[in-house]
Amino acid sequence: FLSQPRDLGIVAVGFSGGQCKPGVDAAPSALIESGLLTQLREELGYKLHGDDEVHLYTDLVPKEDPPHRNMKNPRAVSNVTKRIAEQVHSHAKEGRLVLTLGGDHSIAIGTIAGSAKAIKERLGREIAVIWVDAHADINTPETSGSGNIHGMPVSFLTGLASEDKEEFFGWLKPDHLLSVKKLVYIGLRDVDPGEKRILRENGIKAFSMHDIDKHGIGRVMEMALGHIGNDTPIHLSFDVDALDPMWAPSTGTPVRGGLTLREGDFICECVHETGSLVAVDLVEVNPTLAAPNDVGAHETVRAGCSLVRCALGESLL
Ligand code: 6HN
Ligand code: MN
Ligand code: MN
Ligand code: MN
Repeated sequence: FLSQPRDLGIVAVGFSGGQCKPGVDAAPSALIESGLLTQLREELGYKLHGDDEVHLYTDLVPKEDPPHRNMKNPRAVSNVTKRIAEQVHSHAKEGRLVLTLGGDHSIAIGTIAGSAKAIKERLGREIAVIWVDAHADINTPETSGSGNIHGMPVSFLTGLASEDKEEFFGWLKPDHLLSVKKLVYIGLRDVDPGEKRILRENGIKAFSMHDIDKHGIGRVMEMALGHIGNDTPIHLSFDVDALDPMWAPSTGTPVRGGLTLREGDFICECVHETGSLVAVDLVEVNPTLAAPNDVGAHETVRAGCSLVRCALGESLL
């Protein structure tokens, strides 16, 4: 039912309000300057659609944004993700594969809401999400220790957390949401106690680094895709901190003991091979979190580009 489109919608999101470290908003420009979009166009043959700008959404960030239910910058993140949802939705409605370059991981509230709604409208189908990350990002405002919304997107997207007020994610409607049954994690190794309880109580499928060591990444991908089922539209949300800091040091919340670059690329290749990919997010690249002249930022940007190219079919012979 889905032939992977050669039309690619690009959403470049220079937003960092889901966490406290500046610089993750500089990632889209760094990825684009390193040639990513040119490669997708010239080497992979995609037709790119987008407004050729990195969105900063400054008009959507209020001057005063005090915490609400322990969430930091709640109005800014809600406003910006609502706009992102509209951007992703409008590409996906046209049948385009959508690539979003973040930004911190709070932006997935927008990307996944937008693709869930568009795929429901266009194909009458529910999407599945493969969330590749060191973290589960499924804290509710109440279980979160940090108050950073980039640790909460999955709880809002699955309806485990919700709010009536428009300004605090009340714009999320049933069509934007994701079923906990259609969510699979890969790469987890730093999951908060409250998140572990949420994963257990909801029977959410998760492959930790332990599972990858035990079974190998090949078997883990078979199991992950088996859980989702054939012919299900897939949204891949890839947090670069899933990779070991050896490969991706320039990120806000690095955790040692992660995926090799090849394991990350392999995950992306397997998702591409399904032919069911509808959207990809690459998030949490922070080129400023490196010492001057350190190669770390450059290496992290390179790793991010590699992941995206693999998800979009670079490895096909
Ligand atoms: N990310 N679990 C921690 C928190 O603050 O809730 C870390 C979240 C990290 C989020 O990497 O996208
Ligand atoms: Mn994340
Ligand atoms: Mn993470
Ligand atoms: Mn932690």
